[in-house]
Amino acid sequence: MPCYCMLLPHSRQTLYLRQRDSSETDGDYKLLSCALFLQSLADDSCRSSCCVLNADLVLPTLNMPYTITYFAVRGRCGAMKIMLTDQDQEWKEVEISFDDWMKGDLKATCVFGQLPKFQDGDLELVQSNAILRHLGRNHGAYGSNDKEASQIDMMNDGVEDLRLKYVKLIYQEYDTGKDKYIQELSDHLSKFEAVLAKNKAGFLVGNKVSFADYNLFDILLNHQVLCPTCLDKFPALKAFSAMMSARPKIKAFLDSDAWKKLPINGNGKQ
Ligand code: GTB
Repeated sequence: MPCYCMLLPHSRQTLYLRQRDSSETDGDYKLLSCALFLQSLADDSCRSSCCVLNADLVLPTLNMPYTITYFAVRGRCGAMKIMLTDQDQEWKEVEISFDDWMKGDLKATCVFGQLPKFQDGDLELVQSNAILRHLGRNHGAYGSNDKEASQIDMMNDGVEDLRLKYVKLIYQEYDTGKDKYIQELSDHLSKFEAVLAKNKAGFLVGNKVSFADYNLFDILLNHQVLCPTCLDKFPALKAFSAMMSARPKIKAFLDSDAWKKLPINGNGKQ
């Protein structure tokens, strides 16, 4: 029997279209009706972003949530989890103990021998910033046009520069370098302050939240633990942090055990 899928890539919905089979439940049949209904309503731009595929190729990934494979820390997955939560997405977590990681089997399968690993159906990604960009594309959090997308890339690279300094402090220099790090932190934060102060919408770029905003928010959370007064001189950063924390899904997530149980870093320093 012919069987087809209609993929709505931006909403990650997959609707399948086929004739009803006597073994199918009412639920299956409703999906078919729903798909046909949506198809009849869809405007041209929606239809052009859909494709019809042989369902046998797609059904194995139907409704499969995203999967994050990582250590039991916030680390490089904090921003993506905050983003997924705010975008109302579910994900599956595979937590790896450092002992299991040291056995090397999983490491050997990761393109750069590191975690996190992220799966979206049959797409497997590593590199936390590539994962954030992928989610930005999937969920409309990559600006409103190409110019904004480029500016968001630029801001995210600025966040990555700060994260790299933070990771170096935590894993290599914590005991000897913390005071100097905190003294120099204002210089880096002042650059974000200047950008945010210019945008009345409160985001880094444009008038809607982007993956770079989630990434900045996450690294600011870490810094507020490292140095609780670090935002005091920066009203726009403080307002940004308060605005992101108050987004209802983020607020609930930051209050949840799933978030609170995880240490920020892998060596107990914070
Ligand atoms: N550029 C990469 C990215 O952005 O994803 C960097 C990824 C990275 O540094 N991954 C670290 C890793 O896989 C984990 S984050 N390290 C293992 C290895 O290289 O073999 C830092 C970290 C280290 C250790 C723990 N831990 O023990 O729980 C947690 C997090």
